[in-house]
Amino acid sequence: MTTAILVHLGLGSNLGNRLDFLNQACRELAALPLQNFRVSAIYESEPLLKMPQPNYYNLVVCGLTKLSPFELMEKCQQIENRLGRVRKERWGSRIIDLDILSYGNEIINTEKLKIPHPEMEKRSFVLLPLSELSPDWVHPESGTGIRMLWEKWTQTIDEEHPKPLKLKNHSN
Ligand code: A4P
Ligand code: MG
Repeated sequence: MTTAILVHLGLGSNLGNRLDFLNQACRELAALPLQNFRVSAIYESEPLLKMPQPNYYNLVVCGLTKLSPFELMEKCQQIENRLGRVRKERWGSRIIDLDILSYGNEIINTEKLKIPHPEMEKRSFVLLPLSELSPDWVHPESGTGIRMLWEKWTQTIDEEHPKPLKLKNHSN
């Protein structure tokens, strides 16, 4: 019997009704199913690299899954497509983006899938909600705990990686 693996996913939206898209994506993820599904507060931040785009709303979810990492990625892309995401340029504005941040303690480094998400340590809108949801989470490559990663981020704050603003607690 396959054991269920704890996964964390980062969600972002900066087009249309951002709260609505985040809510819909959460509902679909919970229905995969992700057992013991939990959702962080929502954070608002400026786009990375100060790209001329609307602000992002971001949150992190976690849950237990029996899907393989690649199956999970496929399901996430299906959800993005169902919600109506249109892919233009990389880092372009999007109604919804689902990134797998972690999959148990696994390290995956293929062309199609990289876990943990390679940029997560630079992203306050990932570190902060993840530290709230799973304060004991440890990065499987560096062995650094999430609280320390967040602490480090606050000490190296720079223009290109804006600090997020806590918007509201997620209600659904
Ligand atoms: N892929 C590789 N690893 C993963 C993973 N761990 N999870 C591949 C999900 N996908 C992964 O993704 C492109 C390809 O990445 C996928 O086909 C998959 O094979 P995409 O969602 O189509 O394109 P993207 O999101 O534009 O590119 P990318 O590189 O995923 O960008 P990010 O890292 O998602 O960053 N600013 C703020 N404030 N908040 C944000 O959420 N997000 C981005 C996008 C930029 N700026 C932001 C935010
Ligand atoms: Mg993405």
